[in-house]
Amino acid sequence: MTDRKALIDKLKQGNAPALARAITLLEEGELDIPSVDQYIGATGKAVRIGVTGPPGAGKSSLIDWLIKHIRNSGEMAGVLATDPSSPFTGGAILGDRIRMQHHFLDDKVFIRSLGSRGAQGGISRITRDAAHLMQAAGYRFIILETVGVGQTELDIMNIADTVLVVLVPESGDFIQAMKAGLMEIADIFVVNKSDREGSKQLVNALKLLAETSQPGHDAWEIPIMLTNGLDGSGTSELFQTIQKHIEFMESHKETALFLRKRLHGLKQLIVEQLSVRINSAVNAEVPEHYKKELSDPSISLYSIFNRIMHDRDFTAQILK
Ligand SMILES: Nc1nc2c(ncn2[C@@H]2O[C@H](COP(=O)(O)OP(=O)(O)OP(=O)(O)O)[C@@H](O)[C@H]2O)c(=O)[nH]1
Ligand SMILES: [Mg+2]
Repeated sequence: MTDRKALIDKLKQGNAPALARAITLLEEGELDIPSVDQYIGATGKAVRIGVTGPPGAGKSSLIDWLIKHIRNSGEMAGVLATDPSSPFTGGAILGDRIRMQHHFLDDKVFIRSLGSRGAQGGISRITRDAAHLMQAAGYRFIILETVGVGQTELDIMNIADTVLVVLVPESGDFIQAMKAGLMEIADIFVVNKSDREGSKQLVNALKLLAETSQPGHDAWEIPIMLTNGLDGSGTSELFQTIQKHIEFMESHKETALFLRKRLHGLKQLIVEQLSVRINSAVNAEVPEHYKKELSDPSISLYSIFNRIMHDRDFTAQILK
């Protein structure tokens, strides 16, 4: 475990190769954050910005601009890009590198594409844990990019404090498929490709959608921003709006929205960690101890299950 401690100490000093190595260990299922939490200790504050939307909407291009604004504000920026459809390598990853190459030589910018090489809990867990390590390494802004709207992407967006849903005039099908789900995950709508025909109409349509389906009173009203990922227009306003959302969340810590995000994360952590322990308890306790019952077909699996649930050795393994 001392090598883990050394690695985390290095990473906490902002050492990028140590951070990269630790993230690789996460991907390989070789690093478990709860068990090294005491080495990580208190981390500085960080904001997780989720960026999602249909393929090719301009997410990476916008992130490139956001990095520029973050760096101008004097903070370090980190990006974690996930494309579950191509977990190891793939077009999107190469594309992301090219799109964000403006920051290639800036050692205060850390860009990483994530894949899952069999770690339990999959890519959303790796993303969450990698973001935590980046936070420990001093990154104040951590951007999470995902493509599409599957359960994995939603899980990743649930990790984020501020979620941008990037849409373009051609996103009709995407909006249809998401409907209420869009309102649920979005904190800010971004209509990108403002140079394209139909972008203003999309802004108006989204305004209508936001007005008719929002709860009102002191809830956050979803802003709709118009941007251009090629020349950057609208992106500094977008960065200001992100900062407004962060301030809103910080001043409404007791409201349902803030607590819902935190509670979601905590529930996920409990379920995920317990299922790892249950798995190892099942493997350690069940085969030997219940061999006799299992080989007797007249004993139902339900009755064996009920006995296991009252087996102190078994439950002790899970809770130890
Ligand atoms: N016309 C126009 N093209 C844009 C704009 N923003 C980005 N693009 C182009 O759209 C294409 C896709 O941009 P990306 O930034 O890679 O989009 P993405 O959403 O990250 O794509 P995936 O990660 O593959 O889903 C690229 O060719 C960009 O140059 C824009 O505002 N206007
Ligand atoms: Mg991209």
